[in-house]
Formats: sequence, structure tokens, C-alpha cells
Amino acid sequence: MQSENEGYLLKALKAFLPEETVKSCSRFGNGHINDTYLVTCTEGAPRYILQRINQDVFQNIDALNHNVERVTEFLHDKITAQGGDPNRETVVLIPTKDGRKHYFDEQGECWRLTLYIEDSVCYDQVEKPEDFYQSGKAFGQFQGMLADFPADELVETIPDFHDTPKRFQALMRAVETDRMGYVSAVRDELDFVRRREADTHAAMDMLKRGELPLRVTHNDTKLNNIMFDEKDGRVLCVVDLDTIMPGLSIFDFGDSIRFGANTGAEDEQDLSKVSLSLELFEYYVRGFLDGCGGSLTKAELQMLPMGAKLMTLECGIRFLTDYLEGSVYFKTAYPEHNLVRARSQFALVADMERKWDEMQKIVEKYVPEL
Ligand code: GN1
Ligand code: MG
Repeated sequence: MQSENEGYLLKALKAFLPEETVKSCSRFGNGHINDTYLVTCTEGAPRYILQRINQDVFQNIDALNHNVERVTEFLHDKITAQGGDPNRETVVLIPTKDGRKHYFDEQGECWRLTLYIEDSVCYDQVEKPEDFYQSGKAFGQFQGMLADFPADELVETIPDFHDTPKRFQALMRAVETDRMGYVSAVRDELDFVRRREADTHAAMDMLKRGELPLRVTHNDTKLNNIMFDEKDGRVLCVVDLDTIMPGLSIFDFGDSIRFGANTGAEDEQDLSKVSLSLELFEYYVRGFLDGCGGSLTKAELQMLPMGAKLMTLECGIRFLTDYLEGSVYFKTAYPEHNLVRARSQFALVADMERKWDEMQKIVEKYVPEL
């Protein structure tokens, strides 16, 4: 087998597959957290995705595996019952030779192997607006399919993951510590965040007051976590289930807008390229509402634009915090990467604020009773 780190990867693969069938294993995709590889086997065998799960981020690994196993089994059964093809429409975990869904090596590293979905593509940026409609529909349907999943069986694997006020506090602690000595260079960014402290409470306060329901959510609904059929452009499958937890529907909606309706990249350096595409926002609103099929409450619908703003602000806060702490959380390609990411998120927040009325009008157009 050929690979960049042969012995190490092969050892993990051997837990799942006969050694002689593995041909190559190479880095795949561009996630910020786990290590992901595409595994090619001898003629006739399917290809696989091998992942080493980042246990610095996912400290409760057993809970994470439990969540992923339960949800994939549930979706597999549901898709089968609806006459779909579970091997293409959900993530399929390949068991180890001794029948487990995850493998722990001698160093305690946790590995999983899943079926690679052939003839599929995923996008880092929207190519056709219609794709964004499809992705909204997919995440809406994903919520719909899990609506009767017993949410109390899921563990909150990263506590307070989208608790924006707590993310704000974490940033303030990083400022206090100033581990790298960068604080004086990011005064403008910090002012930007501080001026929006009240906003960070918008959703969590409503949750506490019982005005927004807790649901099963994906929590990382970026466009590149959706696989499309290469041939007919249809949405196939929602992937990256690591952060499935109880959460708010507006967070799933909002993270999609943050990533997919940005006219620039998440790490765009030229901030003049960063803006909210109202056209894409509208496509996604339509898709998400079609996918959810009337299951959202009035309060959830009213809060959709706020979900988009909150997720963008929060993500910027997280990037900035990580920058101040020495980029220990998100994978980076160069030293300023997290700062660049934070700036582009804040530029997007500012543009959403400029377009706030239009965002609300778009939601009202599809939900006239609001
Ligand atoms: C991380 O690894 P990836 O790209 O799927 C992060 C998300 C962020 C995202 C920003 C567990 O996701 O929360 O929104 O980067 N995942 C975790 O691109 O922290
Ligand atoms: Mg991902």
C-alpha cells in the first residue's frame, strides 16, 4: 500500500479490512478537526473514508461514537423503510473485524471507517444557486427525519457548543490571558465583538424561557458537509455527524447561511469580496422551509435571520479566540489564518446588519403569517 504515513494508517485499516486488499490511503477533504483519508482497495472492492477522530476536540469519545452509531442506524432503517438507498443516502459505518463500529489503537487513537459515496461531489462554494436550495432542503429534511428520534438518547458531546454568550466569555478570558501577546493588534476586532455582546444572548435567552424548542441538530451545516450526486446534481447525503446533539434549529439554518451564502470564502483575505448574497439566502430559506415541511414554530421562523447572524458572529469569535490562544483548536495553513477567518466572519456580520430588513422580508415572503 502507498500512503504518506504508511505503517500508522495501515495498522488502523487492518482492524477493519484484510491487509492485502488495501492499495492506497491518501489525505482527503479539508475539515478543520479530524484527519480524513480516502482508502482505495483492490479491483471490485468499494472505496472507504478512514478518519482519526480528534480527541482534543471531542473529549467524550464514547459519547460521540454512541451518538454517531445511534443516528446512523436510525437513518439507515428510515431510509430503507422509505425505499431509499441507505448506502448512498446516509453515512455507513464499516464494522471492525471483531464487530465494533469504532477502533481504538494502542495509543488510544480512535478510528472509523465509512463507505465512500461513489459518483458524488461536495462543494466549498456554491456553484449554482439551485444547489443551495437543495442543500437547504437536505438539512431541513435531515431535521424532519430525526424529528421522532428520542433526543434524550443523545449525549451533548461538546457542552455549550453553540452557546454564544459562553463563546463570548471564552474570548474575554483569552484576551485577559493574552497568551501570544496578540491582543493589542486585534483591538478593532475586539471592539466589533464587544459592541454586539447583547446580540450573543438572543437565542439562548429564548431557549431558557422556553420560547425556542430543543431539537436534534447537526450543528455543522456547512455546504461541504453535503454530498451531491455527480450525475444528476441531486442531494444524496448529509455527512460529518460528529456534532449531532440536542440544539436549536436556527443554528443549523444559520451555519449554512454563514458558510454558503457568503460571496467570499470563510478565510477570504480581501474583505471586499465578503458579503451576504440575498439571492442565495432566499434559495436556502425556500429549501429549508420545504425540507422542514411545516415543523418549525412561529418563533423559530421569526428567528431565522438572527440564527444566521449569531452563527457568523459566534464562528468569528471562536476563530479569534483560537488565534489569541495560539491556534490550538482549528487546523491552520499559516500563522494568521484564524485571524483572517475571524475578520471575514465579522465582515459578513456587518453586511447582514446592512441587509437586515431584506433578510426579514425574504422570510416573511415564504411565511406570510409571520
Ligand atoms: C469545524 O472540521 P469542520 O470544518 O467540519 C468546527 C465547526 C466550525 C467549522 C468552521 C467540531 O468544522 O464548528 O463551524 O470548523 N467543528 C468543530 O469552518 O468545532
Ligand atoms: Mg466537516
